Amino acid sequence: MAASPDSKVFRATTTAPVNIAVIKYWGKRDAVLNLPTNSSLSVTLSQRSLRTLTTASCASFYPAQDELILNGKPQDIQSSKRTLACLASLRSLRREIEASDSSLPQLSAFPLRIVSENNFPTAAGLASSAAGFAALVRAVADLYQLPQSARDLSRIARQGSGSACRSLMGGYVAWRAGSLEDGSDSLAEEVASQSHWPEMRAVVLVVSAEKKDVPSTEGMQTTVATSNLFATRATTVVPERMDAIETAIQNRDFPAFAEITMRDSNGFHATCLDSWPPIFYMNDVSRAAVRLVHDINRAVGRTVCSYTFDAGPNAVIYYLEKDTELVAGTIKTILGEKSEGWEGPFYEPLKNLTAPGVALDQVDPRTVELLKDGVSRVILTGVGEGPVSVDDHLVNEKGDAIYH
Ligand code: 2P0
Repeated sequence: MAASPDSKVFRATTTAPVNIAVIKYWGKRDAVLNLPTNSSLSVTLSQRSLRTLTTASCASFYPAQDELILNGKPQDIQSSKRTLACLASLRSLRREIEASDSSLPQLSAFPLRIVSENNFPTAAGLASSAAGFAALVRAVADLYQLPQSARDLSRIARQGSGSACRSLMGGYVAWRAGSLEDGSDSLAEEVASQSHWPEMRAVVLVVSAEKKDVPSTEGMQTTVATSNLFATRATTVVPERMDAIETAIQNRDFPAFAEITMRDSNGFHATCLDSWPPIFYMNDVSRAAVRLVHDINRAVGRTVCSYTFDAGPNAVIYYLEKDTELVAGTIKTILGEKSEGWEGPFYEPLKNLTAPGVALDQVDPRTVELLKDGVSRVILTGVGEGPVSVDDHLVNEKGDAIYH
C-alpha cells in the first residue's frame, strides 16, 4: 500500500556545476530583483571536478519552518532574503499546478528540509554561491515537478545570486541583462552546448588571499557608484564583447575567445581599481599568472591560453585539450611535483609528461618564483554539463539528513 501523503517524505536530488565568467557580471541596476547592468557569459565547469549536491525534501510532519543545511551546518533561512525569495517563487509555481489538479499532493503547504554539500572546500576560494543556488532551485523545482524550463528557472536562481542563473545550464551560457523593470527578460540561455566545443579545458590556480576580499555584492555597488570607467564598460564595451565572444564560440575560434576573455577580465579589474576607495582582487601572484600566460603565448607563437580572475586572486586559465602539455604541462613543471591537485579525470594527457611544454627560459624568472611560492593547489577541469538529477539523496526516507 502506498504511504499516505501525510506520512511520506517527498525527495528530489540534483547536482549543479560551478561556472566561470569570460564576460563578467559586475554591477546591479536593481539590487532587490538582482538585475545586472550588463549581460555576461560563462563556461560551465565539469561536475567531475567541482559540484554541489542538493536534496530538497518536504513532509507534512517536518517542523513548521523551512530548513536548510549547508555542508553539515544549519543555516538561518529567515535572515537570507535571497533564499526566501527563491523558495517563495518556487512554492507559488507549485501552488499553481496544485490549483489546476486537485489529485496532486499539496506539497506547497509542507515545510521543506534542504540539505546541500559541496565536493570542494570553501577554503579553496571558489565562489560556491552559483552552484549552491542553482542546485537549490533545480532540486526544489524537481521536488515540485515544475514544468518550467531551465531558462525559466534561471529567473528564480538569479534572485539567489546573479551568477547562479548561469549554473542551470551546461556548456557556454549567456545571462541576458534584459531591459524590463520587472526583470522578466533577465535570464540565462545556452549559447552553445558542451558538445559544440567539448575540448575547452581550464586549470584553476588557487592563490591564498592575505585578507578577506570585499564581498562581490558590496564591491560591485561601490564600482557602480564611484567608477568613471564603469559606465562605458556597461553601455559600450561589454555589448560589443558579448557579440564578439558568441561568434568566437560558434566558430570555435580559441584565439578570439582567449583575447576577449583576457581583455574583459582586465577591464573588470580596471573598474575595481577605478572605484573609490579602490578595490583590489588580484595580487602579485595573480599578476604573475597573467605574465605567464602572455609568456607562453609568445613562446608558442599563437594564443594557446587565456586567464580570467573573479572577485579574488585565483587565476582560471582556459586552453584547449590539444594544448594541455604546452599550458598545464608548463604550469606543472613550474609548480613542481609536490604541488597539489594534479589528479582526477582531466589529468590523463599530463601523465607521461617529461619536460615542460614551453622551455622555462622563455618565462620571466620572477614569475616562476611568485607562482611557486603563491599557488597552494590547482584544480584541473573543463567545460561540462548542467545540473543532473541523481538518486544519491542527502535525506533518508524518514526525513533525516544524511551527513557524508
Ligand atoms: C561573474 N562575479 O560574472 C562575476 C565576476 C564575480 C566577478 O558573479 O550579488 O556572487 O550574489 O548577484 O553572483 C559574483 O557575484 O553576486 C560574480 P550577487 P555574485 O561571475
